[in-house]
Amino acid sequence: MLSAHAAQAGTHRPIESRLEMSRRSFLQFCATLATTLGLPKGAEAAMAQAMESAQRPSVIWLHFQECTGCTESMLRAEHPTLEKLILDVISLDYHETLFAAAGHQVEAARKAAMEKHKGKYLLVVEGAIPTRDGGVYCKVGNQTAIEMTRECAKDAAAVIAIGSCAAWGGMPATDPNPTGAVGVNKIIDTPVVTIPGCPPNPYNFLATVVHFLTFGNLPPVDAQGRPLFAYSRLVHENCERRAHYDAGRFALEFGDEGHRKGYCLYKLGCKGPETYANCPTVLFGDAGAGTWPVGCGHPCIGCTEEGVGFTKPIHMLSKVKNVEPPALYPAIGAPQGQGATLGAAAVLTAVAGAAAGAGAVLARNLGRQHAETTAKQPEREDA
Ligand code: FSX
Ligand code: SF4
Ligand code: F3S
Repeated sequence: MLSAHAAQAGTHRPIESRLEMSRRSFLQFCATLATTLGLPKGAEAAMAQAMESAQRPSVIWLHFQECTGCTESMLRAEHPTLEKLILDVISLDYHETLFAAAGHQVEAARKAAMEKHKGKYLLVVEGAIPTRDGGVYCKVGNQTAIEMTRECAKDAAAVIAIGSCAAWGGMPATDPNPTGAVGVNKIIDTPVVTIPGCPPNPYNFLATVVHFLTFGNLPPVDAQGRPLFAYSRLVHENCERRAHYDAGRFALEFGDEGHRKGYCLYKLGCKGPETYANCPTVLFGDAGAGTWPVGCGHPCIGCTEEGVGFTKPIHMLSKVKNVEPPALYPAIGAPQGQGATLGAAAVLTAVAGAAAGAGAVLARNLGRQHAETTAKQPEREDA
């Protein structure tokens, strides 16, 4: 029912032919995902094998109160590779935006997929769920979003809330929240893995799904259900403007000399110091260096952080976490074979299409980030 491409993806052609990429590029891609996940050496081979041979997990994807930016950023029409990868890795059996069919036909397809893959399918929810007045403000196929979420979650192997709307309510839950919008975890009792961001980074979604495909479970998460591989470090920790922050060089107005020189955006309200996300290291859009909010000259608004994004005024000064050094620093050297290698990190820059100079910075940052992550870490104050 999806596109011809998605239908073709179900055939048994070799994966490199399905993805229209060389085997080398496919293996580089697996190394990229393993690096993103912070997995030890050798994990890329297990991932490649799982993606080639495993039954693609059936995915039921629901849309509620949102702008469809999560799906749009995942598919990014200007760069088809990621779209192909995602549609090849999963079997998208229900997706209201991408379905060619409509009405009763798609609802029947959803129920058939849920029955066929009972207990094994992944449920992905995009958008917030309105709860006021019995949930009447969002209905699909004559079911409220509440009813549909509960029905689909009952027999799901795992539930992923993609985007900040589904994670905690996001933009639709902004005060005064006229529809009583909430995140998925307020509607169902089963654990929900959240991938916040408005929109979220598609690599974080894909890495989470491939982890499920390879290991049969979802990656470790923090107290808000966010995968630690993507949300355990503050934006501020990996920002390329951090040296300016530390030296006290700030942009004070958009377009002033400091802004033109790429100084720190803290005084314009950047929420990087209180927002956990890997935006500066993974970047967006496969367009090369600087393709993330701060890289483009706009303060981080904290879109991945409940209580910050869409809540704090954009120009309000950020609460700075980690001002004092943590009581326990990570070990300086991670034992060999325990962390992602710099080589693998460099592959990420190649796949992401980063420019050579910036790629070296990204590789260094990723290597440092993952080496630290694999070493003993101090407790996060809000974990
Ligand atoms: Fe939009 Fe998704 Fe924002 Fe929400 O992303 S990009 S409003 S998080 O649910 O479509
Ligand atoms: Fe980067 Fe913002 Fe931190 Fe400045 S305040 S270093 S711009 S994350
Ligand atoms: Fe969002 Fe800030 Fe990243 S606004 S996209 S968390 S840099």
